[in-house]
Amino acid sequence: MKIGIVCYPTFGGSGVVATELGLELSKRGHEVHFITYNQPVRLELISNNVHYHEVNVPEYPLFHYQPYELALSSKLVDMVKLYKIDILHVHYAIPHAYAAYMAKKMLREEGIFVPIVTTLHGTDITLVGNHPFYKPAVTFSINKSDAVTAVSESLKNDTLRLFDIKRHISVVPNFIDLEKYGDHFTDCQRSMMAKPEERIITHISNLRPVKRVQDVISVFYNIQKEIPAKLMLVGEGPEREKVEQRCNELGIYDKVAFLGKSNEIDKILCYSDLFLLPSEAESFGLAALEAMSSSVPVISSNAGGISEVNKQGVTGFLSDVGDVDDMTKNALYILKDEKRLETFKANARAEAIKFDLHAIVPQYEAIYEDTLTKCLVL
Ligand code: GMT
Repeated sequence: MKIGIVCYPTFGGSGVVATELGLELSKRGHEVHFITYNQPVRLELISNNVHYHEVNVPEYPLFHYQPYELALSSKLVDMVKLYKIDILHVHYAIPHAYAAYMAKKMLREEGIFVPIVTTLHGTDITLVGNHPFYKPAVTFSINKSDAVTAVSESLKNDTLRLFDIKRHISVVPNFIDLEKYGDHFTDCQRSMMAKPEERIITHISNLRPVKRVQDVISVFYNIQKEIPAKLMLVGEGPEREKVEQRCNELGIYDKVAFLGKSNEIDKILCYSDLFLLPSEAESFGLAALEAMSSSVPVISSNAGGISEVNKQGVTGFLSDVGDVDDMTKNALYILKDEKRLETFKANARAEAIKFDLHAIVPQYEAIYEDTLTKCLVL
């Protein structure tokens, strides 16, 4: 199949999932075309089967806002025609599903038919899409897609609750390349980051308010009062300055490493003992799955779809949003006992195996085939 993938190319989870999906589809013999405004961050390899087409939005002084969705829909029309793309898979409803629908309509005028698969990732539904400004466009785009998927049962239910949806929504969970996050490192170089007796706690996110990074700091502050520990904070975002300031005020700045945006998540997780994800909202929690794949137990909130990934008392623990005392108690329960920590680590890895990309990517292939067949019949 020739598959066009539209996504946000940045460090966000939806872009990561879309990129890893495209790369795996290409390995499975499909021709994949990424169509977006920058080369996706995890798209390191462009091969015969993987193409990247940049969407340019020409600056024009008359426009107060440069019209990205217009540029994207025009680019989609051109790319579908040039490469004879069979199907478009758009990740994140706004504005991708909307732009794809416009492209589909333009192509129809020329006798070309291209179906659209839309994958909902979370913030496009729960935070942004639900805003009254966007709601009609998001509802329309979902209902006009030829197939719709959501990354968790929780997100599917939220979508059905918040929007007037006439389409069936299939749940296809996020997935992980277990070879990448395995035990392939002979030496994690842990000694570069912490002393042998220190536990390493890690948080990875785009440091937006929804991630509740201040809770990460509170939990870590409580942990290091009881046992020697270091905190790895990975990612960049609007909360960073405030978080640095708080670490200073609490006198723990020297115990916190701000590692910024990183393409070496696997290496960081390799030497981590515990992962913190206290988010306010999370449709799935790809970062938690990445941690678990590296045998790192997770202390998280119970928001959204996290419980579909992090299993209470097995791979870690879940608490109510903001309950930093419960999170601290659970973290110390795991960290204080070497044998218990080893059990949680093994459980985390075992649970992550259920999300192996070899099991999940065929589900997307089946949806593409089914959509193409159904649309050709119509
Ligand atoms: O959570 C983010 O900061 C980024 C956001 C995105 O759209 O890139 O992540 C969402 O999609 C991920 C991949 O499907 C999910 O793992 C995240 O849980 C989801 N984030 C939220 O729902 C807040």
